[in-house]
Amino acid sequence: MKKHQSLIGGEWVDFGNYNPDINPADTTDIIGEFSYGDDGAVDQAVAAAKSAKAGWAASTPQQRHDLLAAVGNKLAERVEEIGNLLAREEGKTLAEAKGETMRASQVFKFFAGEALRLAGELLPSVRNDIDVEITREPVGIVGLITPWNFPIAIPAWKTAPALAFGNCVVLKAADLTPACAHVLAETLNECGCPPGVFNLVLGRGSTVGDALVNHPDIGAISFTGSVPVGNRIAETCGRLRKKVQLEMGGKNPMVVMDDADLSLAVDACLNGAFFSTGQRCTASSRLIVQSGIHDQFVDALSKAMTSLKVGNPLDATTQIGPVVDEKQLLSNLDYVTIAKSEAREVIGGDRLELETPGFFQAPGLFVGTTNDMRINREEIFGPCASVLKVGDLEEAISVANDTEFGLSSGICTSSLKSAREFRRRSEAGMLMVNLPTAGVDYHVPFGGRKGSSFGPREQGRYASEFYTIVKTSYVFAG
Ligand code: UN1
Repeated sequence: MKKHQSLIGGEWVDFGNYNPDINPADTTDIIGEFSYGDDGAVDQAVAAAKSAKAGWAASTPQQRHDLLAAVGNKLAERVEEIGNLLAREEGKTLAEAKGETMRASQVFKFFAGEALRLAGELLPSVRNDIDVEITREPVGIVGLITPWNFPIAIPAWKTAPALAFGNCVVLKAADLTPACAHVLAETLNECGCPPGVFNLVLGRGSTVGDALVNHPDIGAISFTGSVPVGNRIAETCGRLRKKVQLEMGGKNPMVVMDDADLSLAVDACLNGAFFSTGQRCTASSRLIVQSGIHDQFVDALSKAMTSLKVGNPLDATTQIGPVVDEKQLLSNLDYVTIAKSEAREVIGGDRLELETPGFFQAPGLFVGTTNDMRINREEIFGPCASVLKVGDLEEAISVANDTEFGLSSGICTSSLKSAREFRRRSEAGMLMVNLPTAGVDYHVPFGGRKGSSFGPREQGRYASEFYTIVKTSYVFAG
C-alpha cells in the first residue's frame, strides 16, 4: 500500500496516523494511505511559509509565470493518470475527471499569464507635483481549505492565483480526497517551486482546518465547502481581521418556459441536476417549469433520467458515478424519504447494489413540489432535483429568488425578452441562458450572492482582489 505524507518546506513529512483513501465505487479498492497531521503540522507549515515569504514576494513575474506554466503543462501531460486517480478517489466519471484535470491545467496556465499582467494605477494627485500610485502586493501567507467534489480543480484555482501574485500557501485538502491534492503538491515540487512557498497539510478539518483559520501568521483564508463551516470561518476571520473568501452551498433554480426548446431544456436539466452525481454547488436542484410545457417536460426528463447508466466511473459507458461516501449517501436517501412525504410523486432516487460494493444511487426526480418544502430549501448535494410548476415568468422569477442561496441560476427560453428579464432580476452570482447551471469557464469570475458566497470573487482577473492588498503611494517630485 502506497503511503503519502504532507509537503512542508519542500520535504515530505510523516506524522504517522495513516488513513485509507477509499474508492466509493468499490470499497475494496484502497487508493493509498495518507498520514494526517494536526495543529502542530500547521505550525510547521506556516513556519516554512514564513521563511519563504520574503523571497517569493520578491520573485520576478517571469519566475512565477514559469513555475505556473510548468505546472499547467505537467498536469496536462499526466491527464490520463490523474483523471483515473480522480475518478477512483471521488467517483465522477473518467470523462468528467479528465475534464477536471484539464481545467486545473488551464487554470495554472491562465494565472501564469496573470502573473505578468498584475497592473497598478498611476493618477495625478489633486495637489501640485504629486503622483499617486496604486499598487497591489501579496497578502503574505494564505490558507486554502478545499472540498472533495472538485479535488484537483478547486485546489488549482485557489493555489494558482495565490502563487501568481506572490503569496505562500498552506493548503488543507478535503480528507475524503487527499490523493489529487498530493499529486498537485508533487507537481509543484517537481516543477521547482521553492521550499515553503507551497505547503500541503493533510488532516481533518476540525484540527488542521481550524488551526489554519486561527493561525496569527495567516493573512487570508479561502474556503469552499459547507454553509455551517463557512459561517464559523467567517466569524473567526472577522474577529482576527483576516481576509476571507467563502464559496458555500447552492439551491440553484433552472426555469423552463413554455417557449423553451424541449430537448435543449431536458439536456440542460439532465446535465445540471445529475451529472457529477449532483455533487456540484452549481447543480440545478429546483426545476421551475411553466404550466404549458410542464407535463411534457417531466415526461421527457424522467425518461432521460431513468435511462442514465449509473456505475463504475472507469467504465466508459457509465454516465453517473457513485455518491462520494456512505454518510453522503445516507443523507441523500433521507431527503428521498422526506420527498416521499412532501412531493406528489418521487421517481427513482433509490440505493443501487451493483457488482462492486459502493455508494450507488439512482438519480431522483421529485414532481409536484412547492418552494416551501424542505427538499426545496435545503441543499441535498446528491443526484436529486425537484420540479415546481409555475404560471408565468413573474412567478418563476419570484420562486427562483425565494431561497437563502444565490450561486447560479438558469433559464431555458426562446424569448429574448424573458431571458433579459430573468438575467436582470435573478439574485445569483452566475446566470445561464439555455445552458446548465453548472459547468463554468476557468477565465471569468466565479461566485455567488446571499448565503452562497462571501468576499471577493474567485477566478479570472477578479482573483487578484482577494490574493493581493492595495497600497496607495504619494510621491512628491517637486
Ligand atoms: C462548475 O460548475 O463547473 O463546489 C464548478 C462546486 C463549485 C464548482 C462548480 N465550487 O461545485
